[in-house]
Amino acid sequence: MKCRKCDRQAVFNMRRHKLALCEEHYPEWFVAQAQRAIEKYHMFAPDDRVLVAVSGGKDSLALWDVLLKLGYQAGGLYIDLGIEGYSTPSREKVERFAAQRPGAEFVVVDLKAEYGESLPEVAKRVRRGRGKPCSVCGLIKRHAMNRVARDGDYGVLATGHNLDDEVAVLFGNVLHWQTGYIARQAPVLPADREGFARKVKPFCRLYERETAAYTLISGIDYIYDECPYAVGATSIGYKDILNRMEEESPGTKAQFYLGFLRARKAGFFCEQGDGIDLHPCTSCGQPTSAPGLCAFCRLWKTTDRQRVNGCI
Ligand code: Q46
Ligand code: ZN
Ligand code: ZN
Repeated sequence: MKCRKCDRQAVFNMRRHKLALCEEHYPEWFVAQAQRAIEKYHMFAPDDRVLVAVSGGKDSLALWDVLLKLGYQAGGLYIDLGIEGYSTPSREKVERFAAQRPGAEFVVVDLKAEYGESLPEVAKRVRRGRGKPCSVCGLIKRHAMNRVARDGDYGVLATGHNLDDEVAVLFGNVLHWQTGYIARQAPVLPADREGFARKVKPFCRLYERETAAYTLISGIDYIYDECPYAVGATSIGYKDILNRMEEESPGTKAQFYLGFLRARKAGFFCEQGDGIDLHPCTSCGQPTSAPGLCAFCRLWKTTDRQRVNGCI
């Protein structure tokens, strides 16, 4: 198959767009798509400082790469959660990527080094060893991202969520009619409260296989393995179902998601004010609804108390 734009052999075919491109024109198309989403949803401008949360996986590294290519002031943040067999190799991938781009700012938050416990350790303590550490992980990552964004004067926090991720979340929320979550799902979450950065997803209109093709063609080395705790996640089951639908009818996932965004814009899903009164945490200063300490600081205060009491 020939490239749509030149005479060369196409290396990637997008059935939903009926578009095949060569190894020169595909990356160009991909970068332009990201730029279109940034502009369409008013994510950020060239004078904004953007912090990219990088995990070592293909989507986040591709995002950092694309933003730097587009000339944005994009720094990277890697959070080392201390997950055995996963954190060390993924950190190495990110560090190597950053070293190849010496002009880009890069920050590592090492949980064990900074707070004394890895994610599995703190999750085991607070959840008494039951279940997966994902909810504690989410809390820790949100806190670290907000902290680094605030300390580094980043007004925007970008994540590599792609269209497959967004569709799986939407599908799950619709199945369970989580109306609050549905109303808040968007390519941009504005920084409507002081202390929070604006959150953006520039790849929300790009399929996972499109970001995979971009990293491959661009020679970006990433970690193939998922976090071991992702095994059996409900979202992976949803992705399988959605992939089967896509196979039958190319473009189904994009239709579902983009249709949702249009309905959202037309006001079908009104975001209710949560009515929650936020104030600064007395320890870290991040906004919290709890009196005194935020949920993150409470995690570690428990550690101090238990250590003093000799419980751990
Ligand atoms: S939440 Fe859970 Fe992920 Fe954290 S523990 Fe791993 S699977 S990394 S997106
Ligand atoms: Zn071409
Ligand atoms: Zn706090």
